[in-house]
Amino acid sequence: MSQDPKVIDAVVVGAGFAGLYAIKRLRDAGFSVQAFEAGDGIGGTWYWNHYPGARVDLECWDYSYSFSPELQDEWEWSHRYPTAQELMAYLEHVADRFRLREQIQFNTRVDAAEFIEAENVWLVRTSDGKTLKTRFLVPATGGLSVPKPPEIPGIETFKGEAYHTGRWPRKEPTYEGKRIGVIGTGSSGVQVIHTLAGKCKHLTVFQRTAVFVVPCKNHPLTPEMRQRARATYAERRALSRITRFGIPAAMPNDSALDATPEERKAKFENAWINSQLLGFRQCFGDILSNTEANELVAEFIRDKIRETVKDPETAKKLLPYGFPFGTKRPCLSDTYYSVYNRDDVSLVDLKSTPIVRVVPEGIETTEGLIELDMLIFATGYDALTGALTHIDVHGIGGRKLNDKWAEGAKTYLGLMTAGFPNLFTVTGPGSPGPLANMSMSIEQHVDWIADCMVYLRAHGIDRIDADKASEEAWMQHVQEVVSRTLYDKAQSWYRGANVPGKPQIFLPYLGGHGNYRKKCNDVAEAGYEGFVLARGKTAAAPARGEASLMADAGLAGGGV
Ligand code: NA7
Repeated sequence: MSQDPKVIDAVVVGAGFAGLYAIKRLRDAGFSVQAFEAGDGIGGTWYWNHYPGARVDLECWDYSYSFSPELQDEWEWSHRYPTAQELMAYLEHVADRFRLREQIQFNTRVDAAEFIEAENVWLVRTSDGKTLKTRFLVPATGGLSVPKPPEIPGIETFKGEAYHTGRWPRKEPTYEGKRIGVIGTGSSGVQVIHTLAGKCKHLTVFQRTAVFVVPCKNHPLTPEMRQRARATYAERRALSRITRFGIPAAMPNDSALDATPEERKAKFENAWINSQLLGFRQCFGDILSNTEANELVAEFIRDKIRETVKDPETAKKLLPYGFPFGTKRPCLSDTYYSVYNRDDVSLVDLKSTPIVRVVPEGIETTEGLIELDMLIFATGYDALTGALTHIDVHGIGGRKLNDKWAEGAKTYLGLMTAGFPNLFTVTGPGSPGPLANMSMSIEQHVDWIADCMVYLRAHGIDRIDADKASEEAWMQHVQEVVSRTLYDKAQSWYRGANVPGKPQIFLPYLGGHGNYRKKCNDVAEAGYEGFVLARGKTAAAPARGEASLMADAGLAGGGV
């Protein structure tokens, strides 16, 4: 595409689910591609966070690529919910099968990128001290890739081993005979806790906020199960493309408040027994939009906790309050609550017993010193924006992305941010991202980006940028959809609440994967409505936007 052989068509950042597919798709479309990956292997988020018990919380049939029926047929998943190690093996297989490693430079971080207006290219600077020019920049950096350390004084003084779940060492540590402390009880903490309980001398859990944990009924897959799944892949994927969460799960419309207590109990018990991430949300249509309906689920799960945990004081500490069920991502585990019945597991409730500081021997709380040999920080990520804002990105007029996003990230459709032309964000803020099936969302975004680049090439267009007014309207729409749900009632990483000082704006688009996909397709079919397309340096008028965008603002129906 580029006339200048020294200018590459696309630089892809990252070699996880998104980066690999971007390399393949863009290369197949005839573009020259160079990818950079900070790690020394394939896998992205799964490469970094392969802590004990790390597993995906969607079923393997959904959390996998759909672009190649041959790949679907040949890959043998071992479990309903694959481990990080199995997902890495899968992604390595994908890289080898489609010869993607040729395009990847490992152990190399993209440190900076500057848009050179006179040439319509990005000048990219990498950690090996080199620079290169690219027409398009495609950060496929993932929403959960920059670990957030805990803000606890004295961490650097700890003399034992210390690890963050998001940067797990390649050489697996040993756990036997050790006193281990885990800080954080989100999805990562829960998985670490149920895996290490019983495998170390003593496990102490430091819990700031109790979470809702539902069973996942993970199990090995038999050849018959795999055969059945293969036979239905086509329909499963087709349905996933039009549903709210990007998985083949129908969402009902009826209210929990209209059902009898017996009907509700039957549905909730069924959701508990046949559990998966969306089980409870599939019981009734208003679980995520009506406080009273939501509280019925919350109390049902609290009862399960009271039944499971023998010590009433410990059970009480584990009861989640203060945010509606589902508005922080529920965790999946079949054994999480029962581990607290073990003598070698103890729970410190940080609300009543805060940490004072970390000391060389362990953690000092307001009730005294807890001696530890290993500290595990399961304290989450600078999610959704962190990976991009850690790159020094300068757009038109030298404007820094960090400055533009100082009050909160803004994008048009989660695909581009105005003033940063030819930079496509894969599953960026403002797209459904983590609130839909990520692998499905990634494919949808990469396909859209590749098709857009093909369109630009065919029409001799050098530059595409988001129209500012369209971006404003889209972000308003994102907020308007959230306001129809209970999601904004939680201090979650979806709105940056877990990172001190980060602007608090709900970033994932809740209008539903299917609706969103349709919106993106409609925009493309209308000649990239709401984007500004230009030849040379001369910007044409926006391909149109605001009026129809605002009219479209109702497209989401009920939020999720
Ligand atoms: P999460 O879900 O952000 O969980 C982080 C946990 O760490 C959560 O319990 C936090 O409590 C806790 N935390 C964070 N900072 C501190 C400090 N300073 N002290 C004590 N506790 C702290 O991250 P995960 O890695 O578990 O999961 C991320 C996503 O990966 C997940 O949603 C799935 O999509 C997969 P808080 O709730 O903030 O009070």
